Amino acid sequence: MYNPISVPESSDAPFTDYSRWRLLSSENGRHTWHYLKSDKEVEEWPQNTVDKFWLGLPTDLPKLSPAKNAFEAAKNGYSFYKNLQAQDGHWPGEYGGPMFLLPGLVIGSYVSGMGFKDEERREMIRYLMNRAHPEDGGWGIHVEGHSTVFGTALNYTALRLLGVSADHPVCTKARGTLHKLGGACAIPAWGKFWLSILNCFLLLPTQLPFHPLRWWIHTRNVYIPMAYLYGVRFTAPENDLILALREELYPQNFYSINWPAQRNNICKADLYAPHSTIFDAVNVVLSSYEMCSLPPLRKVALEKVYNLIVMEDENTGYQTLGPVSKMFNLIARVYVEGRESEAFKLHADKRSDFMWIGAEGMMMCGTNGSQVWDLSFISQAVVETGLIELQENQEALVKALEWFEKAQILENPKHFEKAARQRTKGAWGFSTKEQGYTVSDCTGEGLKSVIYLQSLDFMPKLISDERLCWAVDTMLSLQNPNGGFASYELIRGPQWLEWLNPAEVFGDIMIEFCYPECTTSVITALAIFRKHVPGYRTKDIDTTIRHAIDYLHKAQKPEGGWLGSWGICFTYATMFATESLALVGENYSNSQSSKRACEFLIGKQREDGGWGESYKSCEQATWIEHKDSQVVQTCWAAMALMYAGYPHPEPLEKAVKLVMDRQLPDGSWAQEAIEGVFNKTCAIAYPNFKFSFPIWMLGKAHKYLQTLHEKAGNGKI
Ligand code: LAN
Repeated sequence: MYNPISVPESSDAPFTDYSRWRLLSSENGRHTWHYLKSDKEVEEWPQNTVDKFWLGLPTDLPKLSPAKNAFEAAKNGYSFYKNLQAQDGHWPGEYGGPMFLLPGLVIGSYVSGMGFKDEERREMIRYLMNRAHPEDGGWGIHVEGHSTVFGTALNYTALRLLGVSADHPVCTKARGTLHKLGGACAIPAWGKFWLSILNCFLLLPTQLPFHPLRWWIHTRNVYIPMAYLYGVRFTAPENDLILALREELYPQNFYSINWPAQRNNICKADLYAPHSTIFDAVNVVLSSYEMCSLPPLRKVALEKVYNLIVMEDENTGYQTLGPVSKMFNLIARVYVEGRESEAFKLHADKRSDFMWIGAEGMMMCGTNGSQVWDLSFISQAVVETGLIELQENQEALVKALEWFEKAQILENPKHFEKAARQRTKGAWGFSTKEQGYTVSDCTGEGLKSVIYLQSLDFMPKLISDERLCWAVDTMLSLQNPNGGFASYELIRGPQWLEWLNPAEVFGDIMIEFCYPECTTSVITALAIFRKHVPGYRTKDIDTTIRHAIDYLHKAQKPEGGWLGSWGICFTYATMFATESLALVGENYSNSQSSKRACEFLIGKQREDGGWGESYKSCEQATWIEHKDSQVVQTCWAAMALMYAGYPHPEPLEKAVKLVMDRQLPDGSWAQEAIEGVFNKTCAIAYPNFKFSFPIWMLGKAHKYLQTLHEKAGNGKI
């Protein structure tokens, strides 16, 4: 369907004219990239620093006077970072990392008949070329991972669908690696599904919606449209390209493959969560049922499932919860309603919210942005460090508050109980109001930021106390019986559902779990709210906090740290947990828990003063050193020590020195290793963290160290 495209052999050559790309921040906090074709448009809409920075072009921002202390370094950092704020008040950012999302975008669009602009195709190709493993030419599950069948077969397919010829050197090399890994037969279940959709894999997995409403929301929202597409046996019509892919993806003859035997054939390089025996047994039962399914029952089930898909689209302004469900929902809607439908148009419009052009080319992001999340850290950092007292920093934060005001969700979803949704009234989500999902910790960080900002004399009061109370009601509705908080909803299913995890490449995905990170954001927000609006649900808040602290104590690992689930890894979660403990007065000098946390971190500090953990810590649930110390993790560890009231200045001084030494003359920091993670195995980028956390840590450390030295001078420590 897409015409063949001729692209350079190397990604060093320009694929488009980078001076023509613009990021548009429009209504509802959306951000989308546009390529200006005419010189007139270029003249009317000049490229700004935000565009240049994210495209990897020189920003030409001035060199700043070298910082003489930590506060000055924070100030320089913010002087730079201020330039990356979008017109509408938020800090946009790339949200790449996973390498299984772009193929979904491409395959889903291809089978739905949704085209791409030429420049988008070129930039996606460039991205895939840049991200191919330098040695073997394959791709992994995320940008830093080793080559797997999942990554290689899907991204190879994406390149071919985008129009690259099979004998382009990038394809030849990747195909060699794919065949060495055993070929696409051994691809994990989600890959089998995508290839089946494309009619390049004859066996579809047999997962049916089995208590789906109890599953973790991302898993459920992926399997709902998958179940539909399987139920209707959706496959794309054969064409020459698809026939060619059948030859290229498999080392053996495609037509001689025993498809049922491939169900449990997963390449070792891909496998993280092997099927349980129970899962395999369920699969056998379900596939027998598939041979004699009852048509009337199937019809009712399909109608029910389709209705869930439509409700999800409508609840989220066609953003949907995430990038995988986005493309599956699109295919299902097009299958039923056709290419001329309103659903097709709305899906096409919102598809661009996930497409981001970065220095390496165009990618499919993990969500439609990380707007609330990034904005809340920098807002709190600027207030807490005192940078807000400088007049030149105030206007940017007025805009930030205006953005938060527009981003708060004021109602429950249009389809609420019927779509099995958690309440949303008063919440903040991770990205935009339109996407419309409550996230426990985003509501917490959003609420804290608003309270901090609105407490400043010069700030307009844009959000009423009543609206803050709605946020509190939502957070209070999210505490689980063990005291902890999960991500989007209460835990709905039993832990043994994990035995039915069909995905092979991810861990802990079947139900919600409690997380130290989410728990902390909620209870610190509640504590700050309690001071700000005394008298509102005081008893509920007290009990919630106490109970959450019990959960945190239990979640502490024997070594003293907490295991992170959304950032890498122990440094991240330990920063959150020590903040919670500080809230109830637990610190190094009076709490065993806090002291153990500090000793754990001190034990991991390197000679150079930094901390560095690999994403593998999250996979293996044990500390694994990164080869280099990392600025962002050093900041998390240093912040943890400060929350815990660590009394000795030297480790902090060394951390501050490392972060200052790595600051560039314009006040920025270079990108280092990837910062985030999800579902145990997949790393995801938070490139804005390299600004918000150093600024925050340096400003905080400046005050903290001053106090320590004063106390020492007074003989108090
Ligand atoms: C995110 C990103 C943000 C993250 C935090 C707010 C940091 C976290 O504290 C709670 C969980 C949450 C909201 C989260 C959940 C899983 C997401 C949405 C992601 C890591 C971004 C991408 C990921 C999503 C599941 C990717 C699509 C892949 C599937 C396996 C469906």
